[in-house]
Amino acid sequence: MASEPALHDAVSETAAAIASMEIRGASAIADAAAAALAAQASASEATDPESFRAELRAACRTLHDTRPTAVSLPNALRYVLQGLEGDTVEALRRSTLESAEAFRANLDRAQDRLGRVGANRLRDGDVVMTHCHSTDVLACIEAALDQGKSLSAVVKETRPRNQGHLTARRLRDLDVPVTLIVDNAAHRFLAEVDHVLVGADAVAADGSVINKIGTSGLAVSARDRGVPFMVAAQTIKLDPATLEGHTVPIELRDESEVVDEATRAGLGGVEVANPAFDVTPPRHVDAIVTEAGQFPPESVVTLMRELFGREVEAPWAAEGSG
Ligand code: RUB
Repeated sequence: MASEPALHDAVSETAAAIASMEIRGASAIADAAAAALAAQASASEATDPESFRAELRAACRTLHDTRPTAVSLPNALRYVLQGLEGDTVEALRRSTLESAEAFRANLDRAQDRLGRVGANRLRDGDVVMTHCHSTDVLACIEAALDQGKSLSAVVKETRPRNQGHLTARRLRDLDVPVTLIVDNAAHRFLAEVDHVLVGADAVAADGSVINKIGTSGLAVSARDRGVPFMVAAQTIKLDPATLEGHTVPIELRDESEVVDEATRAGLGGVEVANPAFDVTPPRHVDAIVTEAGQFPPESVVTLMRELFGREVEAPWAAEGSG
């Protein structure tokens, strides 16, 4: 079997940071992956075009195998690889750098645009509830503040990793009054909330939203309380493989995130489960807000076809792997 091409440190370091969640959240993961491919291209010592391409495919595989749920990661890798053009190493290097840079610039632009769309749904004085830490959600809140609206937030802590703390700190820095709550208090606090805002790691063709574990229960509670449930998701969160009947894999993480070692020992022979994401069916979602406008979840499939066609290939597969 042929050995894997040499990878630049930036690729292995980025892959390790994504796997350990030092880099986390679907947008940040996609951005870091594109930057790592650019670093690989810059530093490549390949002497022929095929070796250069093989290196980049290997870098993609390493990055791809870090976390399975956020579809922004394969969408980023596909975007950069599809931008490769040229018959020489130099031309390929240049096109990789341009493609990675274009992807990252689009990501920023898309988030700004999405933020303005999401902000239009919010009214002055609204109380919003958040789950996890989503930069797409924060873009909506920031844009609403820029529009001169005043908002306050009820922030779910989001066990087991407490990403809610990141959201609380960011909102505090924006001078948004924050009440941090334990996840179990969500239903009670929804009585005082005008809007639930969550992000997405993937959106399926039927409009189902895959996001941090606890999102689906929150959506059921919001429906029960009559609170609108909005998903902020750039179009790189749309999963084209779901057009072809695939489902989104749900990452199962280590039990050590749920219980510490001593507690675990005391619990003895019980199973500890730690799924990182769940699936919220479209019937519990009021709107999916993207940079291309807001959509009822059931019509997101049209946007997905328009943007991705039937493009679900993995162009990073090793040569000869089929
Ligand atoms: C993060 C998470 C976020 C989405 C969207 O999970 O579920 O809601 O990734 O984030 P984790 P963004 O912390 O396990 O990565 O809007 O920033 O892309």
